[in-house]
Amino acid sequence: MRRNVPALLAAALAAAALAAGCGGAGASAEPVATTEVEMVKSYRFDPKTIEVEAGSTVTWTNQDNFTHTVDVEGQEDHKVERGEQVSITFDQAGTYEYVCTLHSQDMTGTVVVK
Ligand SMILES: [Cu+2]
Repeated sequence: MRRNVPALLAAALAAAALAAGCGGAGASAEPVATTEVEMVKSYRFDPKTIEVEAGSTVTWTNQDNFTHTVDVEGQEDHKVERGEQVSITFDQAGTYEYVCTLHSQDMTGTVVVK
């Protein structure tokens, strides 16, 4: 079953302060221009790093067999059951790190807002 969660306004306050680059070598974190992120099997956000225009609404869809969450730094946590999705609007430019609070070791991602 699929249920649309109303878009939530991203709290502008927090995430803006993050330093941009993560300093790691390697091109694996190359941002992908999309507003769709899937939680794929198993315990992964795909793509892990995305890039969107300010004002965009990003939708996460859970395709995994487990419940996950999307917790953007400085905002409330959103639980996403199997087959469900959550949408968050990013109005302010910045680099927003997020995590699944249930699997924070494995499931992290980044939204770069231009
Ligand atoms: Cu998870």
